[in-house]
Amino acid sequence: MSQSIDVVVPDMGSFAEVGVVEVLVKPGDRVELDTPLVTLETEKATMDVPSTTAGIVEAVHVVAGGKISAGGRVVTLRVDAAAVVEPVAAAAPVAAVAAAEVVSVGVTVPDMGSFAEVGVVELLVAVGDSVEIDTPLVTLETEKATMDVPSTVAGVVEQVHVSKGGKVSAGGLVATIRSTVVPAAAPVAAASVAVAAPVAAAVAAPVKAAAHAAPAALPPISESGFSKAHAGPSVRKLARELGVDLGRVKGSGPRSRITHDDVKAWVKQALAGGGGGGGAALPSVPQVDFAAFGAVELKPLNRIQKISGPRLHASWVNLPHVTQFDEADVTELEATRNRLKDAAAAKGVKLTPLAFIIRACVHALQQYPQFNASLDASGENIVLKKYMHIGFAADTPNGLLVPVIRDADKKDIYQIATELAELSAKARDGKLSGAQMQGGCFTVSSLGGIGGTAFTPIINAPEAAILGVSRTQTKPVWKDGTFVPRQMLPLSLSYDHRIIDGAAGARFSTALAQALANPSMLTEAIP
Ligand code: CAO
Repeated sequence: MSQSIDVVVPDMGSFAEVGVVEVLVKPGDRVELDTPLVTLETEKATMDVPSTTAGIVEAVHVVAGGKISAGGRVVTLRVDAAAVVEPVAAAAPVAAVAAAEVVSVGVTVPDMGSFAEVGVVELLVAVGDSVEIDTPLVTLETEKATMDVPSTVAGVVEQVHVSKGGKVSAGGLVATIRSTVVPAAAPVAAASVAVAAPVAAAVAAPVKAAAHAAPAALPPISESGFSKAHAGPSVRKLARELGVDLGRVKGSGPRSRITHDDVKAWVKQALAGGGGGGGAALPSVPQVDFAAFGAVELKPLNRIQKISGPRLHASWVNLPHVTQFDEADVTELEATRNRLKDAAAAKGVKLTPLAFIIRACVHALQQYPQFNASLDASGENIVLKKYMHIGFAADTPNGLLVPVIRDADKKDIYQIATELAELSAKARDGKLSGAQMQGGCFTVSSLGGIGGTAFTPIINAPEAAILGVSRTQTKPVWKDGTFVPRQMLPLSLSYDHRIIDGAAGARFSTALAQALANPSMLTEAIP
């Protein structure tokens, strides 16, 4: 025997009416318990209304673009009587879905199939951190795969219940999030609740994606873009399953909201090499079972690598790089630096070559403003910057960071050297703020303290150029009819060929070399 059950819109707190942004099912569809039926949107949150039972959709009572109030019917389901354990209670979890109040939500470890326990390899958040829906909280590792457990709600981390190196089991509490935003499909009957089911739903996808690997032709998911994308939980789940980076998908829904169809269309276009995926048509690297050739160890990328990797990749595939090599005669500069460095050290300033190099970059950027520029979003205009914030690559135990020296053109070598030391120390200690890494116009990557003769630095897009510096070497240089020993600094200037042509590249590196050969240009006081 079967019977019909209505799934209704829950009490939505202060919202009398909410918009229906997407209808996810149609009559005849088979749904399971928790299958999202429609996506609703208030000014504060988007939420999916999940099915309260398994069954067949008999009728859909809402349309995309329409409005609906609490108690309004969403769909009617035809269900087996045996499957309806408590028909009246069926509306309860739904009713709780949209309760917009401050709640503490526990995020738990999902069912992990055959694994009773898994290791915690990385904590990605700390108490006090703000998180969005889908912000990864911890990275877990089984023998077969690594997976992030994402937050199911937006809010602030109240407590982290696991520690790096520890073990967790399915159902174990990962973190408690203090949320003012409605948790999707999360029962909020009590002030503090664990939401195993939605987490399981959210996590099942990344596990699958990790185990089977996202389609090789799709670009990797950038977590920061993914978490900021304007999309509901079920769209996020679909995107995870398909390995789609939501940050790259253009939304066709209200206020550019990303719909299921947008995700599917993006995948089709990407796989067809249509360009929608930006680099999606790149040939893939062969998958190799390394363990077949000997012992291996799986080490997940750390957080900085996960962020910087996709950015470097995006720059490499999107910007036509040209690298101009040159050498600067820094014999006089080194003599000057050696003369000044002890007095500077007495004042607590370490006068390394990099401070002079940044000053020389200021001179060259002033002469060639197209190097202090970016293409705008349309790709049709060059944005010339009237400020000069210079970034420098810092090698830290956790990976590459690029702190930025603001208004480098208004600072002398002592101020630049002081900031270099302060920002490098902060970078190494993991204490750089986001603002200290933003707004850069041009980057210097100095490997001079380590070694090498030249390299091809990747532009810190959307900047137009980056200067790579290698180790100074004493070389025989032909001068006035004889070879003389000179200290030569190797320069590797990569630039975006869409903005800068080859002649300008050579002129810029020549100007740079001239400034470095004339220390009086670099040691002048800045008014
Ligand atoms: N030639 C020869 N020696 C050099 C040099 C050069 N071009 N540049 C620096 N040195 C020397 C310095 O004088 C210093 O020597 P002393 O200790 O004897 O005085 C030593 O190398 C180390 O310098 P430093 O590293 O303390 O200071 P710095 O200002 O040169 O660099 C920083 C600071 C943060 C840029 C550097 O520590 C760093 O992290 N470099 C790596 C950047 C990087 O990873 N780039 C690659 C990015 S792309 O993956």
